[in-house]
Parts: sequence; C-alpha cells; structure tokens
Amino acid sequence: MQADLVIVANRLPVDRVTLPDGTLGWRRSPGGLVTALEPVLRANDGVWIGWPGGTESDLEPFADDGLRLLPLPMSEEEIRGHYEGFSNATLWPLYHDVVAKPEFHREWWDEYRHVNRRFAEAAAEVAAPGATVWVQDYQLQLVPQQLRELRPDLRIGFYLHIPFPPTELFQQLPWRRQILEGLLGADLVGFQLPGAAQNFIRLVRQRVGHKTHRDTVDLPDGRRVRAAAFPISIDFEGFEKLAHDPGVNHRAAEIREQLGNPRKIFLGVDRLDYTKGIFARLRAYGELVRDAHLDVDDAIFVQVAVPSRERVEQYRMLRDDIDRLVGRLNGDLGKIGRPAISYLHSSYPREEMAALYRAADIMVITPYRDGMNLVAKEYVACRYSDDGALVLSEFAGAADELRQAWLVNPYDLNGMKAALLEAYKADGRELARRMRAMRRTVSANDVRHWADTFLADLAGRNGLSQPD
Ligand code: GDG
Repeated sequence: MQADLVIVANRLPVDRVTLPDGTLGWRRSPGGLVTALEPVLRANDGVWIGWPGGTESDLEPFADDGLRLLPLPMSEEEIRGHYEGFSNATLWPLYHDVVAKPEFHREWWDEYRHVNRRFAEAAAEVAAPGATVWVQDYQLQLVPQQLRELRPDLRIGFYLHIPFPPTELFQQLPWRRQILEGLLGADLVGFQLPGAAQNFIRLVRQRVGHKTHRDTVDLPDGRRVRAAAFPISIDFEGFEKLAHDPGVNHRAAEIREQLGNPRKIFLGVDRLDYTKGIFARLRAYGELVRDAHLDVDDAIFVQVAVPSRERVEQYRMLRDDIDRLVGRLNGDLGKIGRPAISYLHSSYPREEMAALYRAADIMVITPYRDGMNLVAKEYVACRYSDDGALVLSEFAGAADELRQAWLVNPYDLNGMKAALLEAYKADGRELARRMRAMRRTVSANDVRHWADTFLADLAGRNGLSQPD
C-alpha cells in the first residue's frame, strides 16, 4: 500500500461495532475532520493511519466506503502509558492552562515516545516517494521528527487541535525540548490561534536556541519551519442541511414538549471534561433560579455530558462532583415534573444533536480553555432563522471569530449569571443581529476552507530555506 497523502491521527475515523449478524464491523464516526479530509483523501488515493480503539491486534488495512484505513493496534500497556497517561493526564491539563494538575511520570513518557515511533514507522512505510503526511494533535507530537529521520523526502505537516500553552506553563514539562524538536520535524506547524503559534516560536527560540523570524524557524540544516494559525471549523452546509430536515425539526418540537413546553431552553453539550466548565455553569444557573431571576416553570437547563476518558482519575472525580451538584440543585429547586436541570450522561446520534440545537433558545458554552469548540459553530449553523442566543467563554478559540456571542469569563460567576439573564431576555431583533453576523462568519470559514488552506500552505513549502 502506497499513498501520496497520509493522515496520521490518534484515532481512525471509524468505530468498532457488533453488526446485526453478531460479527464485528466498522461504523464511520461522523467527525468534522473526516468530512473535511474525505475529498482530498479520495483525490489523492490517501490513507488514514490511526488507533481503532481497544486492544485488538490482528487488524488488516481495509477500505471503508472507499477510504483506505490502516489500523494501528495498541496494547493495554500502551493505552495506559501513552493515551490515558502522557496524552490525557500530562499534556491535556498542561496545555489547558493547568486547569487540573498535570502528572509527570517517566514511564508514561517512555510509552509516549514508543507509540509515536510506531505511528512514524507506519507512515514511513505507506508514504509514496515525496508524499505529503499530515499528523494530527497532541498525542503525536514526536511523529514529525521521527518520520523525517526515516523519510527525509516527505512533506510533513502537523496540526494541534488544542491550545499551545504560554511559555511559563510549557516549561514545567520535563521533556519540553524533545517535544519542541519533535514538532520541528514538520515543514508547517498549524495551531488554532495566532497566539499559540507565537508561544511555539518563542519557546523554540528560548529553549532550543534556533533562529526565528516572525512565524518561521531556521534550522541549522537549512530547513525552514513555519508556525501559523488555521482556525478549525465545521461542515457548515452539512449541519445546515440537517437542521432543515423535517425529522429533525419534528424531534426538536417533541423535545420541547417532553420538557413541559418551557418558555426558554438553555443547553450545554460537552464531553464530560474538567476544561469545559460544566460545574461552574450549572452553579451559576442554579443561583439564578434560587434567587428567583428564573423560574423552573419558565426555563430549564439541558446539559448533555458525553462520557469521556472514564478510566482517568480526574474524569471520574469530575463526574461524581457534577452528579452531586445536579442532584442537589434539582432537590432544592425543582418541582414535580419540573427539574431545574435535565442532565444526560450519554452520547447521541448527529440527528439528535441537531434536534437539540434546534430546540435550544440559549446555547451555553463556558470552557476554562478550549482549542476552538466546534459545538459553538454547530449551534450557529443550525439556527437558520437567525434566532437563538450563544453564551460563549472568552477562553474558547471560537470566541476569536464569534464576537457577537455573549462573551463571558467562566471564572466570574456573577458575570456569567448576568450574561445568561441578558441572553434570556434579549429580544428578537437583538438575537437576529448577532446570529446573522455569526452565521456569515462560520459559513465563509468552514472546515473545507480549513483543510484547503492548510494543505495549500504545506504544498507551497519545500522545506528548504528561501532566500530572503
Ligand atoms: C477538540 C478540542 C477543538 C459531542 N457529543 C456528541 C457529538 N459530539 C461532537 C460535537 C462536536 C465534537 O463532538 C466536539 O468537539 P469540540 O470542539 O466541542 O470539543 P473536543 O472534543 O474537546 O475537541 C476543541 C476540536 O478538538 C477540533 O479541533 O475544537 O477545542 O478540545 O463536533 O458535535 N457528536 C455526536 N454525538 C454526541 O453525543 N454525534
């Protein structure tokens, strides 16, 4: 198997499922990344390398609806050290402003390096001469360098989906230099926001001592690396189409009905993650009800918390905290058939998500730190009647583009309460003015635009220094 375009990501864009006849099969996981990359993968007869989840080890490369997929198995030990350990208990909290305390363990680092090498070796094997390889996200930051050592002929891009931390925090990492050098194996390193790219360039100058000039790094071997922002987005058209679907709208009406036809529905949709600020948001909402600014007869908060990383200790603790808070708020504030909060610890099909977006009057997204936050953009895409309010944390990457949202500081409970109330009370004209502008922004900058601009930029560089 040889390919001119290789995507290397922690996960394959399919999940293992048991088919009706009892055998194991695959189901496409409907992520924006695969939607964006599918056309270029097909056009270039590309291959996607990723972990299929679980510990099955005898999986052969296969094609799913014309996409060539190469499963990279992981052992239980690799999952613990690389994925749950170094990726999700060291890097994830460190890169998100140390919202939780990162743990540093040398054994995890060894697994991280080892698993990254296995991904790099797999990519080196399938990439055709001179091919383009696009490596995704924080789980694979060493792959660019490891791959370049094996295959100097390749054009290598890297994209970080989560924030890149300020230098003061990044310095804590005992392996900070190795990570920076790993990323410098790429020709183009992409981030969500310009500030992240600048953090990276500054760190490379300070910690590795390379010459930098604005957004570029000049390496001693003559290679030049560029770091720049490419804010990720969604399949706007796809979501808008789904939002128009009669079945989806019927379901949206049904959801309202089942919630007891409240005047307004507040909605939160997040992976159950401590970076997302779910606890503080529900507390703020609870205080509004307690102080009679909102009434459970008029309003309800629907919080969907999608199960995530359930074997990592911090995530288990968070789940318990939220369970307790929701129980207390409903116990203190609810009436029969009228809870303050409708809490769903579950994941749903795309159609149900769209129905929830259609049903919700106020979408509440309050992460302490978030690379982008696609839920914000999906909500906007579904509000084709220019109604609905978005309350959005300043610390989500999406806030850079969605300036017309009610922007909040998630650490400021009173500020959040004020914004929730304002959004609740806003009149139709105000809502339309804000939503129209946000819809224009997201539709003009969809995920195809993201993938195209990244790949065009990468194609334009040959990795060699250009004369100034
Ligand atoms: C990382 C960064 C960055 C959620 N629940 C269900 C479901 N979802 C879908 C949403 C959305 C996606 O998952 C979540 O994306 P987010 O961007 O909101 O957050 P992370 O998972 O933390 O993603 C983030 C992103 O990478 C992309 O670069 O924006 O900052 O943290 O698309 O709709 N989809 C379905 N059922 C669910 O229950 N079908």
